[in-house]
Formats: sequence, C-alpha cells, structure tokens
Amino acid sequence: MKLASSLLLASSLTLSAPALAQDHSGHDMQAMPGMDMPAPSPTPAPAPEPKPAPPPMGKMDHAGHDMAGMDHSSHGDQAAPAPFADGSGTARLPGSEGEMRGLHLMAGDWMLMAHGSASFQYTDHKGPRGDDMVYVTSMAMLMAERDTGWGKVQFKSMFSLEPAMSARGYPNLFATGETAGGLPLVDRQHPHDLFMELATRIDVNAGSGSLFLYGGPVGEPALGPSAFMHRGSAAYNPEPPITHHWFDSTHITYGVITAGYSARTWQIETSAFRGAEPDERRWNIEAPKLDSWSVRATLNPSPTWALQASYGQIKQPEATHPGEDENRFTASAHYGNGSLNAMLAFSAKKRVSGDTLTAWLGEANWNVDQHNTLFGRVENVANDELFPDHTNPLHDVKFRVTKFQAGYARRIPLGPVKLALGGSVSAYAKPAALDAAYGRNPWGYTLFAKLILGN
Ligand SMILES: [Cu+2]
Repeated sequence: MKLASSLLLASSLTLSAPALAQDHSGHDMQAMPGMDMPAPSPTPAPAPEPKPAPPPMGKMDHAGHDMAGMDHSSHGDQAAPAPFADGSGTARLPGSEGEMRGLHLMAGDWMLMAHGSASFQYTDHKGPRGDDMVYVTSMAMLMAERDTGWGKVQFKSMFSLEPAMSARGYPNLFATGETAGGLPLVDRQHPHDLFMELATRIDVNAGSGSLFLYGGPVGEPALGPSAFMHRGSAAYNPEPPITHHWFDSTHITYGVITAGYSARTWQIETSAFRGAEPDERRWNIEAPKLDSWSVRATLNPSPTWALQASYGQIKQPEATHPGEDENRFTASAHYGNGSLNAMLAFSAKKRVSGDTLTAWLGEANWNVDQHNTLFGRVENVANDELFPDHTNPLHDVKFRVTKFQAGYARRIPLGPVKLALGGSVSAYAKPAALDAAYGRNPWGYTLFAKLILGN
C-alpha cells in the first residue's frame, strides 16, 4: 500500500508540473494546436545528438490517436505518420493510432513518460445472474526511454489500484476467468494486479530494423492483440471484453522473456513465460517461471493497419483446472485513421486435453469530433465455464453466447487531464438452455466518469 501511494504521488507530481511536461493528449490540443509541441518539434528542439534514424522512427510519434492529422503540422518534415505505434508489451498497433498517450519530459538523454486513467463506474447487469456495483478501475504507466548510438533502452512499468476492490471484481455477464476465494469467477471481471508491468526492452540496430529483447518479472508475452486497455478501438469502452481470456488475458504475466526482430513494416518475436494466470492475491509479485512459449508475427503494411497472428502453448493457466494446458491461436486486424480505431479478432483455444473454444471480437471507437465519441463491440464466444459447480448438469457444457454493446462518451479537456463522461448498453444472444440461469433477455449498462492523464 505504501508503495502504491508513493507511486501515485510520483505520478501526480508529474501531473502537477504542466510547465515541464508537455501534454501530448489528443483533443484538448485540437482547440489550441499552437500550444502543443510533441518532443521532436520543428523548431530544432534541444535534441542533443542526431538520432539514429531507422527503427525508432515509428516510436517517436507520441501524439494522441485522434489527432494524427494535427500532429503532422507540428512535425514539420516528419510529415508521414509512423508505420506503427507501440501497443502493450511488445504488441504493435497502426501508426496512425498514435503512441501511448501521456505526459512527456526530457531528463538528460532520457525521455520520461507518464500515462494513466481512473474510471469511476456504475454497472448494472440484469437477470438472475446479474449484479450492480459502484467501483473504480485504474491504470498508471511510467516509462523511461533513451536512444543510444546502437539502439534504444526502455524501462516500462504499469500499475493498477484495482486490488483495492473486492477480490470478486465487478459484474460482467458471461465473463469468466481467474478466481476469488478459491472459486472460479463467473459473470465477473477480476480486478487487475498492482504490478501490471515491470519490464525492460533493449533494441539493438540491425539492418534496417532492430533486434530486441524484452522481459521482466511482470510483463506481456508475444501472444494476442494489444490488451484492451491499450488499444484505441477500446479507448472509452468501460466494460472489459467477455473474451478477455481468449485474446489478451496474458497481459499480466509473472515472468516473461521475449526476443524478436522489429522492422518498419513487420515484426517477428517469440516469448518464454509463466503459464499460470495471476492468483487472487493482487498486491504482490508472484514467482516468475518460464514454462510456456509463444510466437507472434505482425505486419504493418501501411500506417492505418496492423495485422497480427500468434500462437502459444500455455502451461496450466487456470488454478481451478490443474494439469490442463492450453494451446491458443489468435489473429487480429487493427485499423486506425486518426479518428476511427477498429479491431476484428479471432481466437481458438484448445484445452489439452479437451475441446477447442473459439471466439470472435469486433470493436470500434470513433471520435466523431473534438468532444463526442461513439464506441461499440460485438463478441461471440463458445464458453464451457459458465457453470463451475460440478453437480450442475450444465457443468462443462459449451454454450455460444453473443454480446452486443454500444456506447457514447463526451470528452472534456481539463488542463493536463481529460474527463470523459459516458455510458454503454449491452444485450446478449444465447441458447434457450441458459434461460433458467440468466433469464430470457439479460441486458445491462455501465455509466462512467473517466479521468485520463494523456489520452
Ligand atoms: Cu486482464
């Protein structure tokens, strides 16, 4: 707790020094474009040495994702959008989506970046298995990055105060994954751990790209699309995907090492990591292990697209299914043009030994103008964990469920932070066999007020 509060303090100190920090958040800047200059500004900034041009080019664009158009003007000769942007872990997103948005400041040769958000939410999911709850989701990210003559060094950290909420997390109908009180969580989203990432990435220039090594006690292996809280297509969506454990549940993994090659328009990488999902003690760092592996290939054919395919063999991910491994394949296409971000993704996870469960996810976030955002998501998933009780005749039975969700957010700039007020409504399609448990027409909504440092 001490640590958490000093981290918070650290980030709020950064926050309260707007004179030092440059705000690279999106929309506020559209109102006053002259006010903001991303670090590599046209007026020859105090750039110490000429930068090694090749690989980091894509990484220097820290503009907010809904203002790709704006940042061209302030980039002068760097008119072309970056070929890709960094997602969570080592994942890539479309270059036009922009980089992890946040406050930046230079400390000698190091660029420091802070980014984060806290969302105050009320969710009411109806039906016999629904619940309602007031809660706060949060995430803070601190990063230090330095270009060296031979490449680049990054220290990445990410934190959440969600461990402060009940171990049972918050309502999310048809979501499954992880545990509370030794029991599987069903129709709930689990809280995230205090330590979401503590990792180092080292890039060594090689050819026209770079060889890189990424790893640490907490990190994200090269498996799946960028995690939901780090993709533009889910930027304002307050509800985690019910397919989280098909696509991006490995985003908090205790023990990760990834090696890869990063070129302008493509990347290949492979990871060794711990298969076990985080346990329900959320404040600590769990024992790292390297008992699982994955490979991922990503293409960025143009700044508006990112395409990835990945495969991993995960050793005993679920505490409640000891001895059961999982082979997971995912593929996703990400589109971003500066105002519209979208993703279409597919996953197949094969229980070893057991069934293969597939999932589809389509989601989009459209910043219609400076203040208004529309977003939505459709998920279709075959889930056999809705009835964890072994005595229930529906135990281990596979049900294919579809969730439809649509929402709106009003974005309000407040100095260095931004407030987003909004809500979303969800409806579900499911087999009649689930009527007794879920009611005929379960539905739900979430209202939120989200404070964002950066974008
Ligand atoms: Cu998660």
